[in-house]
Amino acid sequence: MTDAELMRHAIALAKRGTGFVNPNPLVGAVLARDGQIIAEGWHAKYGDLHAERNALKVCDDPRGAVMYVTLEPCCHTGKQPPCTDAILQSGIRKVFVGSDDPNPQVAGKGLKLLEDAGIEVVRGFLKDECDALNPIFFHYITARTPYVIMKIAMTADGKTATRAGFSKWITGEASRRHVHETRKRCAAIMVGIGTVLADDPTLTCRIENPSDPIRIVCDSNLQTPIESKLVVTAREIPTYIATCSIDRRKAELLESKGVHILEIPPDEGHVDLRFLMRRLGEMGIDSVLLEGGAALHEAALRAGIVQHIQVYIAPKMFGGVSAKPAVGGLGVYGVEEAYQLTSPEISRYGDDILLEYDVKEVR
Ligand code: AOF
Ligand code: ZN
Repeated sequence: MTDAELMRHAIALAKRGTGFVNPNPLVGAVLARDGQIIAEGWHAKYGDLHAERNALKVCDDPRGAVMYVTLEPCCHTGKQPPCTDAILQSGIRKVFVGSDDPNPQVAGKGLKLLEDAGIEVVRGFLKDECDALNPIFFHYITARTPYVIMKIAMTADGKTATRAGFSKWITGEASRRHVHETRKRCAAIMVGIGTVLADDPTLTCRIENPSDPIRIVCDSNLQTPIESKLVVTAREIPTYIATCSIDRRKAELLESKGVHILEIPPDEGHVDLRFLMRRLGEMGIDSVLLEGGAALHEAALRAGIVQHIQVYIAPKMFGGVSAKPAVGGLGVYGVEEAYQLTSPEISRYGDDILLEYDVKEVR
């Protein structure tokens, strides 16, 4: 196998950790001799062994071998000891590294340590492909707020429901399956109270080997119904209501059902989303999938908390001025005030199109 093939194998291994390592990165490692794989490992669970040590653990004789690892090996002690120690002790001769680790405790020091010890290090090998594994980690480790993905499923004319409010289903099965894969990647799903009242969603991850994100409702006035599916299942899947209401009686009623209340100060009468993101960051939540509704989407864009947007477009049109648009609120006034999106990507799921963008940061 070529060096690129071996690194791509490490990338595939890294993905096996999806949904189970947050807020850590996805990392894969391959050990090879003469282009043949002799051991492999990946970071499988938060707090457990790192990819490099998992690969070394199953390797009989790593001396003189080459390692392909998707992320710069760590050189600090966190929940696990430094991977650089394990690499040095193993007698590995050469390491191909994909991404740099922006964790301030590592950030170049891991690579330097290996080089200083006389190991041949190839930096930035298939960097873009390795970087694509960890947009969440790269954002969270430096910003300390979650990476927010806004997900929209709409018709070709930008509607998310008919004029009568019907929305099941707009996109096809392949798209909806992909949404569940994104749910698995994220530590939390967040919706607005309007979506809870209209759809009574469960917000679970329904694919094989699932990992359920925690659920967050932005509910400024504490209107979440006690009999809603989210509340009824709150003891099974952690459920948070972010509110600026001071109705302690309602709050206690929800708490008695297992719901956690997050008291968040208001911003123009609604939950201050920037404050909420800082709070979630402190709780170790590295990613949030924002799944509606239109009002919350607009507020999130306005608050500048969104990093990435996914728009699924179904080959249908609903029409109607009163039919819900994907993004509501007041909206911008002048064209120059538009929220700017970058790095457009297109893919297809069945007959639907998925558009993805990063949101340009404004300061
Ligand atoms: C690696 N290989 O597989 C991972 C790394 O608390 P700990 O000990 O698990 O450390 C977490 C940090 O280690 C994390 O923030 C990131 O910088 C790095 N993750 N490093 O060499 C791995 N998962
Ligand atoms: Zn490590």
